[in-house]
Amino acid sequence: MPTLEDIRTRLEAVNQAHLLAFIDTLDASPKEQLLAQIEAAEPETFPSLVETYVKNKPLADLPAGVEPAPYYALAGDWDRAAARNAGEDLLRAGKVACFTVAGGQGSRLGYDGPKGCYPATPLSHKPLFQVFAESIRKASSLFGKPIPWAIMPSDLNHDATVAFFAQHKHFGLDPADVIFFPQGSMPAFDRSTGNVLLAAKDALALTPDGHGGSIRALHRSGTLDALRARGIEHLSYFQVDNATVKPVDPVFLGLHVAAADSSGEMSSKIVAKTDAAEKVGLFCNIDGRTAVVEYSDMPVERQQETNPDGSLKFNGGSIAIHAMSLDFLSRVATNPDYALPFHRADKKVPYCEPTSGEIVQPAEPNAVKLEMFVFDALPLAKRSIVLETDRVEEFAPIKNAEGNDSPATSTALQTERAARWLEARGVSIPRSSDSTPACTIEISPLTATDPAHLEGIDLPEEIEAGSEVLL
Ligand code: UD2
Repeated sequence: MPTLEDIRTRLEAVNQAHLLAFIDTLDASPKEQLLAQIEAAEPETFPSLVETYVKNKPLADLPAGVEPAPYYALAGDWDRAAARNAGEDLLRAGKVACFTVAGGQGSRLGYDGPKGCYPATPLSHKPLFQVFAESIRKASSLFGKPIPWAIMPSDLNHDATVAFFAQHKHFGLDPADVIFFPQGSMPAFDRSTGNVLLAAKDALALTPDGHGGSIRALHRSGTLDALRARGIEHLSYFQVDNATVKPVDPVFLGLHVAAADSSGEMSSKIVAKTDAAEKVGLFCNIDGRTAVVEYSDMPVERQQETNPDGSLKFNGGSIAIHAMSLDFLSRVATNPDYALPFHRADKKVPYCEPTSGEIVQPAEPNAVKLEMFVFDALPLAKRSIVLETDRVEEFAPIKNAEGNDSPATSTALQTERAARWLEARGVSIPRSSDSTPACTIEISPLTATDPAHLEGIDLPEEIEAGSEVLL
């Protein structure tokens, strides 16, 4: 632990000595806490962060040569069976772990708790974490190997997340296979001066460092080493908000490791966008590298460009699902040449005024928050493949309280997917005039995570309109 004098000298060198304004008034323990926070925030990095992101705002100008990224199309002529075999081999060899980023605050949903605890399924109202846990259990029993699951909450929801799993006996998973590790944080900077803000006399104003922070957090927490020691070579990455994600997808994992044009370092899934204005990241090819351009960074006119047949040119929408090798993640986490950039967000951050000690609640955005995005690692991979998938099969996110990507749209998609799976097995499904199912269906991941798993299961011949069916 560095001494007060050491920290003071280092802060003075970067013009941030105001962080010690109250140090002489603090008791031993808060004093230590503050010094530890300052040390962890790496004061030596402040000047370049302020110069790059606070005094200036990096331009999100697209290079002239940006094109849509090529992808393995849903109905494309490629060897799906070979990919599935390669993925199944990987799973039978026990080389895959799942990884969920769960550090977000879920403020748009207005839910007071970790988003993974949100009741997501149409009938039994299983929380998102349970849905993922049961899918992982199913895959683990199919392939005969434990599939460890790393989960990254942030300081804001870590304890509540861990307690939720304990309370629910880890949803039937072996607790040794569920690894929690905390997300890192970044200091918030005063927007006009570049001074790091104090949240209190004894604390920095810290905010989660974005899902891209997961890569350094995997490394710093020792999780990469722990997984490697268990023989894991690849992670299946997904967000906490997607109720129909396939946490373990042999076809995707197989393409990632075995496709001739894949480096096996980092791969992604897309869905076709609903329309030009859909708010998803766009898969692009920039100077021969795969990259995601966030919708807010892509000019509207470019998002509206069409192909000669009228289809959208930039049609590949990110559903934030990736496969990543541990070797690649280690390289990104430790090699400064592979450091991810930050994205700036101007926010209202309450702060402790360093002369008076008063807590100020700003009425306007006063601070710069810095976040990393995991997809910024894609161009760092030697080559990176993209797989198109079907929205109904794999993308039913819960982000907003109402409207798009809400609990209502997610449960409707979950029922539609279940209806399709049953129809594929010959079950007659009542449908309304707009062709949506006129019933509610939920299929537990323990029953099936793929329509093929419904084979041999006693199914009704038809489902009555208005009924609720839980399988
Ligand atoms: C994300 C993508 C968007 C699109 C969409 C698909 C970004 C910037 N945008 O939008 O392009 O693909 O997803 O669903 O990613 N999280 C953390 N720590 C943090 C911040 C977020 O763990 O500091 C997690 C969060 O818990 C969630 C995920 O990252 O699982 C996505 O976060 P979001 O809600 O900020 O991203 P969103 O929905 O705006």
